[in-house]
Amino acid sequence: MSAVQYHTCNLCDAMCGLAFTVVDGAVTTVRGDERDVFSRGHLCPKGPALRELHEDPDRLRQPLRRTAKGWEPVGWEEALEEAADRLAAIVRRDGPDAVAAYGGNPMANNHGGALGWQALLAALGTRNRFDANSQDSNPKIFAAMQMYGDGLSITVPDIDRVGMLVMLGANPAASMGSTMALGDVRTRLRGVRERGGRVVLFDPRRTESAALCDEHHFLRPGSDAALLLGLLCALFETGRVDVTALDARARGGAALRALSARFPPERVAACTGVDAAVVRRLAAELLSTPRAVLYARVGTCQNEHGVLATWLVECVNVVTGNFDRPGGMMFPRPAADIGPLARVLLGNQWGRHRSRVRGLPELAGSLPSAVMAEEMETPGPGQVRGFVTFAGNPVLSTPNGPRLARALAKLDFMVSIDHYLNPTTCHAHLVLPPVSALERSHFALLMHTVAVRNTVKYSAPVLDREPGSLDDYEILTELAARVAGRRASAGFAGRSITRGLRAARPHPDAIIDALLRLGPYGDRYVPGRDGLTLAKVRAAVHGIDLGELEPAGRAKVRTPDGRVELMPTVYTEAIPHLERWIDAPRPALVLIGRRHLRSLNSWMHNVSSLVKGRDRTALWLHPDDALERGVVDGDRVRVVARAGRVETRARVTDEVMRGVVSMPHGYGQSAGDGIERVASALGGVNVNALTDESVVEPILGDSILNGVPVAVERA
Ligand SMILES: Nc1nc2c(c(=O)[nH]1)N[C@H]1C(S)=C(S)[C@@H](COP(=O)(O)OP(=O)(O)OC[C@H]3O[C@@H](n4cnc5c(=O)[nH]c(N)nc54)[C@H](O)[C@@H]3O)O[C@H]1N2
Ligand SMILES: Nc1nc2c(c(=O)[nH]1)N[C@H]1C(S)=C(S)[C@@H](COP(=O)(O)OP(=O)(O)OC[C@H]3O[C@@H](n4cnc5c(=O)[nH]c(N)nc54)[C@H](O)[C@@H]3O)O[C@H]1N2
Ligand code: SF4
Ligand SMILES: [Mo]
Repeated sequence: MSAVQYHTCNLCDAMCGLAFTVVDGAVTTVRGDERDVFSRGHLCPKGPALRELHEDPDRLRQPLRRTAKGWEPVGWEEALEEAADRLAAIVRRDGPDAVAAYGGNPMANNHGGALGWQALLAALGTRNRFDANSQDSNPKIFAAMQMYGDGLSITVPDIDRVGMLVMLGANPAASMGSTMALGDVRTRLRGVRERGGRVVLFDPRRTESAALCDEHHFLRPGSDAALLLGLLCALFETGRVDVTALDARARGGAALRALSARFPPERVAACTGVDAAVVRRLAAELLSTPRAVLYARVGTCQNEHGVLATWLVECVNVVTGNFDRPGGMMFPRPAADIGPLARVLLGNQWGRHRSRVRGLPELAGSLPSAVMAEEMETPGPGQVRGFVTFAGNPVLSTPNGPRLARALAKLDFMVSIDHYLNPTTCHAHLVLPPVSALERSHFALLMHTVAVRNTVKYSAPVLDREPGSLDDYEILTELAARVAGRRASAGFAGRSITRGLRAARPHPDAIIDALLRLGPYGDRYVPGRDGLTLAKVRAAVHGIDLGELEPAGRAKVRTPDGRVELMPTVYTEAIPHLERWIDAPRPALVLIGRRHLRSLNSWMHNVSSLVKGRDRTALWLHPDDALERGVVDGDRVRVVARAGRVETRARVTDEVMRGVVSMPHGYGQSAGDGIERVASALGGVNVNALTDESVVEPILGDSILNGVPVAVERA
């Protein structure tokens, strides 16, 4: 029996439509779906690897328990009971905050997992919640909250209509776009240029994306905020900013102008490494080019001034008038709108509580990951003694991962919901593996909120599940029901509560159906009214096109008077810190990260077809920096930072700017138990042994992953 199953790739934001040929219950071929309304046939090498991930013999297929003699398989019922017993026991003994929970990046593309995770967090009741956002998008979420009144009012470039695109700290040619779900980056960037538009990039590395741009400028790590203040100053100094239109649209224009006037491009040039003339020319071009936007991503977020920089990017787009209008930065209108749900579950606030030891603030319910280890190590009431991880690998993804690993080894109990034993999950007492991505339905609940075009698609599972297996939603809600029952009452009463909660839980697809029907294109449950339902969406296997982005107005700018807030005090109060940094002496070498098209964070390194070829883990450094240290290409080098040191191989290249070294994250798998056999054989080291958990971004406490001072010497 051969059949073609259409699905959507869940690996990154690009939402590529894939066509799987399935013969006798096994995938034989994977190709891009040309009829997919969003991706139009595009795919990258990782998409077809979904099949290898599914077939990977190292992928766990049943729960494991750690014993003195090593890992042993255990039945689902026993595993879930034990996990619930031990988590509930810690909560009863030490209070809910004594169990911490970390949910990782793949959750963002797993609607059942994301919904189930919320259920488990609610059952645990802990305020020690962590996720990848403090390594990633917090600055963007915070800017949306502060300026537009809602953390989910995320702006994306209307890329198919922009006339000029200035990118900072993004490498879409490798990442395939982030908080800019677009699919087929190359065609879309080329499209800008073919329409006569221009693409400009600021990045400390001349990346794959630089090759797709008209201009690339080296920018010193961490200096985006300074550059942007200079750019704003230059914009206002042209005298061509439409001040009347700005005041109608936003509050604080005059104050922003006064602030930026203190940072002319000439003043910040020494710290950014960008010539003032370039900044002044770009300012003029941004105002003379119709539909000119700034787009920034993780390179701009993950540094000491990333929160300020991200705010200033939004400011520039509002000041130039390229905000919430075609060809500018716009707000998608997803068919299943999670906005109302998120406002209830996560809230639109920050700083409602703080971490116990260092006092860092929560944002939308989560604390900065940089405090995880200290919360586990520091004795006293509220000390974390239990830990749950779901789809995450914080030992490889958060600053000073080795310290976290040491803290994990001393916990009373840890349980991980994951497909693999990795350097994080190997510390768990129980590992609970869900079915593979091909064995579950897919709906890109989050990605449509950052997509450059409004579309909707639902994918049924490609393959039947193994009998007796559970998906993430089932594991998480089972655990939630059992923990909630035990917390409510011991014995029979508790078990009744568990049974009641289990019976009441909706199927995640039913939640999608409700969101679709209540959403902006939905039938709102009115019989006969022509609108979207899950059944309709499901019948359109290539997806449904809902049209280009449209101005959102007050649906997305949710401030009291509908105007954008340009000058929230939380930002302006942090300016003195930035100012001191601008004038301070620079470290000789700073570290930045590096993503590669064939790799995905920490967890695709076990797929042979993706990791073959040249070593991608080397430390890149500039020829002049190499010469000064007597390092030649291929040498073993020692990289030393405050938090730790690693040894790796050097690659000497002028693709990185002087004073900057680059290493990818997500390697160092052999620090685990070697269960991911291909990944462990790869070598590579954990770059987050160098990043520092003790120094964080000053407003939100976000991790500083780029611009970390290091020394490099021959090993
Ligand atoms: N193939 C692949 N795709 C991915 C991922 C992956 O690991 N592999 N990860 C996914 C995830 S989780 C995310 S969040 C996205 C990220 O998506 P992007 O943000 O597009 O990805 P990066 O490649 O990290 O791009 C960041 C760029 O910022 C530069 N940079 C570093 N420091 C600074 C700085 O201080 N200022 C400026 N202006 N630039 C700086 C880096 O050199 C790098 O080129 O990618 C997603 N897609
Ligand atoms: N130095 C440095 N550090 C970084 C970054 C950087 O640029 N530089 N980038 C940061 C960013 S942007 C991010 S998003 C984080 C990512 O970091 P994390 O979110 O902590 O981890 P990942 O590396 O994405 O690992 C995901 C884990 O989830 C598992 N998994 C995959 N799919 C599923 C699933 O469907 N269900 C379950 N239960 N498990 C699944 C995988 O096996 C893997 O173990 O890393 C951050 N860390
Ligand atoms: S670009 Fe992203 S969504 Fe598309 S195939 Fe590659 S990993 Fe999957
Ligand atoms: Mo990320």
